[in-house]
Amino acid sequence: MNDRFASQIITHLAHHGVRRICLAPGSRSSLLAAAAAREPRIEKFVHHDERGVAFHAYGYAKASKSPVAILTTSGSAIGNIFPAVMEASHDHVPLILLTADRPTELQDCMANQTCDQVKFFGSYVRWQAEIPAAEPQLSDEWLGSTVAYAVFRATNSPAGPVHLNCQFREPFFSGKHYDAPPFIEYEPSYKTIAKPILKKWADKLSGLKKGVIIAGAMPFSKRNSAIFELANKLDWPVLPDLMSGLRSDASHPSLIPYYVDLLKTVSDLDPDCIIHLGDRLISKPLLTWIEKVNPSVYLMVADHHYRYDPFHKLTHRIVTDPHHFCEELSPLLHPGLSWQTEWKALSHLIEGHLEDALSPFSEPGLIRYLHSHLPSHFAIYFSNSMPIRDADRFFFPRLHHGPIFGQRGLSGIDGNIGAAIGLAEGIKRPLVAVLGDLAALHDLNSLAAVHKCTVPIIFIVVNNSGGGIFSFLPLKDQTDIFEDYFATSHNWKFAKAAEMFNIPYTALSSFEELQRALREEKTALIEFTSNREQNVLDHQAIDQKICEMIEHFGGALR
Ligand SMILES: Cc1ncc(C[n+]2csc(CCOP(=O)(O)OP(=O)(O)O)c2C)c(N)n1
Repeated sequence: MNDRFASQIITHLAHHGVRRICLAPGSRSSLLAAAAAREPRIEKFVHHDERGVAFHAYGYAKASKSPVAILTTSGSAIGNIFPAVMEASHDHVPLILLTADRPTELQDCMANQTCDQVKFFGSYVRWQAEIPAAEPQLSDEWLGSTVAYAVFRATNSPAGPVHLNCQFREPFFSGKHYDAPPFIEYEPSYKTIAKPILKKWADKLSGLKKGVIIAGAMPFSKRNSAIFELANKLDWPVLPDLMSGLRSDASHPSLIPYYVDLLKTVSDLDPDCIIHLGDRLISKPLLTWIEKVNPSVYLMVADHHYRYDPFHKLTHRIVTDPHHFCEELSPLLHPGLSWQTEWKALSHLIEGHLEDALSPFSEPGLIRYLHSHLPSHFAIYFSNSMPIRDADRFFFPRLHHGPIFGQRGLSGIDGNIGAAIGLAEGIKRPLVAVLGDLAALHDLNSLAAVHKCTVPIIFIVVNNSGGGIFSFLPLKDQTDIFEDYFATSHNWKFAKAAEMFNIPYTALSSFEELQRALREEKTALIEFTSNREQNVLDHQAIDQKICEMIEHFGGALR
C-alpha cells in the first residue's frame, strides 16, 4: 500500500507536467524518492541541504516556467525549505511540496523526528492537503484527483507553492511497482476582459497626453511586442524594470532605458496616467516618484488578484495577463501625440554621459562592463542588495537576448547560489551570477551542487567585506555600532571555498580576465574585491555628474 501511494503520487505528478523533482535524502521520504528515481519522465536533483534544494527548485521552475516538486523527509528538514517557499509564493513560482510525515499514531507523543507539519506553510501556499498513511479505503481516484488539483493550483494564476503532507507508516518497501491511470485533466485558461470595459479604457486613455507605462516584474514572454504596440499607439514612454523581460528588446524606440537617473534628476515629469503592467519594481527612485506624483488614473494590470499597491494610490485594477490586455486594447485606441519624445531625449542624454560618469573598475563599472560584454546567449542573475540595484540602473545591453533574473519576491540574500544554479539548469543556457559577498556566504553550501549543473555558471562575487548597501543609509553615521551590527564586516576571501568545491577561481585584477572567462564559458568563481566607502563615493560621483549634465543640457530638450 505504501509503495502504491508513493508510486501513484509520482506518476500523477509526471502525468500533470512535473518534469523535475528536487530532494534531499531521508528515510520517511524514501518511498517517494524511490518512486521518483524510477520515473523516467522526471529529472532528479539531489543535494544534501534542503534549503539549497528548495531554492534550486524555485530557480528551475521560474526559468523553465513549469512546476517543480520538492521532496523532504520529516522534522526540521521541512523548515529548511521555508525561505524558498516564501520567495516562490511572492514571486508566483509553481512548486509542489511533498513532505514526508509520521502517521497519526506517532504524532504529538515525542516520536523521533516528528513535529506538527499540518498547514506548516500557512498562507505561503496556494493549497494544502494531508495525504494520510495508505489504507484500502483511500481510493486511487481520490489520490489522483488530489495530485491533479495540487498541480492545477500551483500552476494556475495566482501560481505558487502547494503542500502535500504525506504520512507513511512502516514498513516501507514491498518492492512492487504500481501504475496509476490519469484521472482528471485541467485545461489551461486565463481571464479575458469584456469588450465594453476595453472600450471604456480605450476612450479614457486616448484622451490623456501625459501617460507612462511602467513594466514591472513579468515572466519572460514572446509577446512583448503587444506592450510596445500599445506604447506606440498612445505615444507614451515605457519604463522597463530589470525584471520586466523587456530589456531583451532594448532597442525598441518607446523604451526609456535610463529612467532611474532621469527620475532622480528631472523634477517636473508629473503624469496624468500610469499604467503599471506586471508586478514589483526594484528602483527606489521610481517608487519614490510613484509615491509623489498624483495621476488622475493609475491602473495596474497583472494576472493575479493580489494587492500590489504599497502607496495605496491605485485608482483601477484589472486582473488579466498584461500582454493580453495590451493586445486587446491597442486596436481600439486612436493614435495619440504625447510626451514620449521628451523622455527619450532625456534618457539618451543620460546614456551619452554615463560612461564618463562611471569609474571603470568599480561596482557600477563591473555592471556596465557586463552590459557591454555579456555574450548574447548568456542568461544573467543578480543577487539582491547592490548588484540588482546597480543592474536596474546601468544594465541595459542592446545585444543581449538572454533572460535577466533576480529574486525579488521577498528580496532575500538567502539561497541566491542555489537559485542561480536552478535558473541556469531551467533555462539551459550559460549563466553569469553576480553576487554580493554576504549573499555568497549565506548560501556557500549550494556551491557543492554546481557540478550537477549541465551548463556553465560564472559566479562573480563582489566582495566589499560586508553589506555594502548599508553604507548608503543614514545608519552609517552610527559609527560606534555600524561595522559590527550592520555592515557585518569580515576578511573572508573566496579562494578556499572555490578550492573546496573544486571550482576554478580568479581574483579579478582587470576586466580582461572577466572577458576571458566569458569567452571560455566554463564554470568558475571570480572574486571582484571592492571597498564599501569607495563604492559610496563612486555612486555619488555618478549622481553628481548626471545632475550637472541634466541641469546644463536638459532644459533645451523640453
Ligand atoms: C535573508 C536575508 N537576510 C537579511 C537581509 C537584509 N539585507 C539586505 S541587503 C543585505 C546586505 C547584503 O550584502 P551583500 O550580499 O554583500 O551585498 P552588498 O550590500 O555588499 O551589495 C542584508 C543583510 C535580506 N535581504 N535577506
